[in-house]
Amino acid sequence: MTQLQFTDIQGTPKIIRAAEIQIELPSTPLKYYRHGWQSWSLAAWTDVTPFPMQKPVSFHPYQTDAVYAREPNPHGSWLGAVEFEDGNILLLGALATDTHVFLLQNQLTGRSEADEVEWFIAYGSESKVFDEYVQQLGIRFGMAVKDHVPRVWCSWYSLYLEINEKILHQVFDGLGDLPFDVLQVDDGWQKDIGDWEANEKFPSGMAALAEKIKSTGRRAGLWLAPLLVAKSSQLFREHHDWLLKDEKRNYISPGFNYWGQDLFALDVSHPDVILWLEALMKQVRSWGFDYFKLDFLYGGAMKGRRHVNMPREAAYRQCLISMRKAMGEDAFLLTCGTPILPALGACDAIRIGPDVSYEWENRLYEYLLQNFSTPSIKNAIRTVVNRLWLKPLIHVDPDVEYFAAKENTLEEEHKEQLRDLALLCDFKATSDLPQWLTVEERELLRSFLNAEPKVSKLSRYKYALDNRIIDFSSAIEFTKQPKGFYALLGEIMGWGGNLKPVIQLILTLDTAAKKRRASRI
Ligand code: 9PG
Repeated sequence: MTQLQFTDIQGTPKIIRAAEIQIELPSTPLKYYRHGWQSWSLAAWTDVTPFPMQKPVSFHPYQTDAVYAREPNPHGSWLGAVEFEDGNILLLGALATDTHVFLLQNQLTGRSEADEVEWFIAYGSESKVFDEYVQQLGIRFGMAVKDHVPRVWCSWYSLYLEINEKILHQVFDGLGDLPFDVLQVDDGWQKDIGDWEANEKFPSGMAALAEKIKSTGRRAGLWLAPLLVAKSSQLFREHHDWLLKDEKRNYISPGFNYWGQDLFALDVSHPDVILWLEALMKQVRSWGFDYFKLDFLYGGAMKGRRHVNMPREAAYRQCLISMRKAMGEDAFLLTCGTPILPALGACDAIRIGPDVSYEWENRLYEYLLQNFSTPSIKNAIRTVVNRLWLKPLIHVDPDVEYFAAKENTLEEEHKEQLRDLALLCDFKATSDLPQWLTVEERELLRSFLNAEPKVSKLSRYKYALDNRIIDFSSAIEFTKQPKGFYALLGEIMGWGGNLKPVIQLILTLDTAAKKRRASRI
């Protein structure tokens, strides 16, 4: 183990090779920067006291890195930073995958799950230190090469699983001359998770759908969760041997979803799995799509016993690079639900926060369950703002923005914050149905899509867009921790959230609400 004193790291940034590294801090820091594992996991500056475990535990596989989800001390994936009273920060960041940082007493500790790796260490002003880290990451992982980010209409946040050929045609026609570059078909077109063929709601097939999109003068986009396998799929029946298992040879569960089925993850170190994924990427490309949102990718990086014994994130990264090559470098690849560092240089853009929703916050999850990964505007803004340091490396997707008042009770001020965040990220998207938009809202959407404001950072949560000052502090703020009766209620709800019938009920209610919204097209 390499041990450093605080005095060793003052001055220029340092890069040190070690499997484990410890830096002794001179005093208790004020704040800790925790960086969550994948797109939907929390990234934020928090207190240095133990952070309550987010609940329910049954959500851990798809909201956190389940390996570390019960760790009470402040910690995070690949990097961690502490802020001192003088306003300076100390950052310890790995320049490699499969690494983790903890704050244990007065020691900032970095640990590799694999071999010795390079650690970047710097002390100074927050923006300078993160910029230097980003440069070093860029050298090792590669920088985004595409300078243009397409403006996207995505089917998820209005139609959800209710998409079909007829409705999508209506929407595509209704978008008229709005300046979108990509029309992206989200979840709901496939036969099953694992069986990536058009289902009965798309009788003309996916090539015809791509053709329809292209006839409107735009690029065709498609969602897939290529590393997951549902129990009901043909893929599951035919390829048990491709699934990721644990040491006891039980299948690893990457969670569940609206689909309601048990899910499994592919063992991405298996050469036949890679061949199958490459063929799948070529297939979807041959249908005419050239913008891909690959989702739930964390499934490929979960802890397990793989065909080839290699670090889990390295296995995932290698697989992502293969998929990227197979689809062609000219296709635009957005990764979602992805472990962040392993995706750098292997895609064009990364979703860097949880899903947005029609709620500013959700008191059940954010207060009682202390869960900041579930869909809400506050959760999305908080994590995205805290990950903006990634922007020089890769395009960053904050999820969609809202324009229509119909079907949306969000306050104007909150919708505006979300739109400003998208302008900051320079990644613009919506799912609003043209049928929902008034004439004014349609023009607001048009000018938003055409806007290219000059962005400058003023402080941690404050930015200027041209001459307008945007302050995200109200979204960043955490809901306080519950005490007494509410703490107990949180425990009970958290426990209940691990029971299958309760999860089924939550999913059923959620799906019913989504269905109702989608039916009011
Ligand atoms: C499609 C959606 C959208 C969305 C993605 C992702 O755990 N869950 O139940 C869960 C469901 C959906 C989800 C994340 C987690 O969202 O972020 O944009 O593509 O999948 O199913």
